Amino acid sequence: MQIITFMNCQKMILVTGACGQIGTELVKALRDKHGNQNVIATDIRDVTDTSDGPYFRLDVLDRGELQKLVSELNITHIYHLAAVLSANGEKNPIGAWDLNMQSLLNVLEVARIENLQQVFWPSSIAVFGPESPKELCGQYALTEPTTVYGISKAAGEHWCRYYHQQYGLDVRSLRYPGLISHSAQAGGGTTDYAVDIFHQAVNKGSYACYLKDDTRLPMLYMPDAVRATLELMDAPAEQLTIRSSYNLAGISFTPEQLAIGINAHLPDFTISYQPDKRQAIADSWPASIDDKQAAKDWGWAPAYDLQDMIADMLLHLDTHAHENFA
Ligand code: AKB
Repeated sequence: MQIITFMNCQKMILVTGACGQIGTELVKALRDKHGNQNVIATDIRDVTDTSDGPYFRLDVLDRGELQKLVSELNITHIYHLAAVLSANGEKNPIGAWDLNMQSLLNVLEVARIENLQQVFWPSSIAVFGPESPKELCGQYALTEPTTVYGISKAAGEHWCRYYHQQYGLDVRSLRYPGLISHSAQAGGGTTDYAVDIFHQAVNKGSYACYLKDDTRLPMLYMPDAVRATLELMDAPAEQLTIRSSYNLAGISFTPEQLAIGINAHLPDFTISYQPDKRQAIADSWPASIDDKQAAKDWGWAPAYDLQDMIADMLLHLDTHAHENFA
């Protein structure tokens, strides 16, 4: 592995899973904030274009490699995003557990040993299960997940709190809802339809949805998700009362409501419904989330409602389409 040395900076940030849906956008935002050279993107893929900033191929299951990179690059902060999501996790439960849990333990251990300043790790609304309240599911509601992804996120939350309590590690976490973005595809989750639908609407004019028309789920537009992450990480430690993971809410809607909203911009767009195995996962999750603890502790408030999000997604996808044909 080629190591370059970065000098004289307060924060040196390493992001795992940097090529994924959140990573793609979070790395950009972190680089805008902290400078391109101070944010090290890593992922399991080989990436050749490093014009935007440093990139290393890293298998985060290899703790030795992770520790070497952290130590040699003087890393102070890790954003650990690499994970298998809910739908893909059910195809290979043991593999998903191994990746999601062992990678988190590797990051927490390296952060403890190397005395890192902060760690960010995303949890998910998938920690909730059929026994949790459907509406305005609270911060301390019962977490009895039915997916291996949800089980790994629930266990991960306990580990984060443990490392904070036992070792004083400043690890912070958000329970992301389904995330919607125009610049990166979702990857193997149950909420992916809310991203796919836009691409199909723009490119094909129709979409076959794998969830039923009335399946209401909590979602969040990526600019809000990125801002929430940066705001949580900037919040004074003494204001944080949750060291497992904060509930985070944005917009709750059904596939039918989303399709109607898209129709207002693309009148010829049509949707059909062909529920598959992902329906059971969606049915096990809350329809809406109560995030008042995040609002109270660090001032969280989402900016995008359903109409704003749809308009912004279509504007960007239209621009991408024109760029591609230019
Ligand atoms: C998924 O659908 O698995 C994710 C999530 C809600 O965490 N988007």
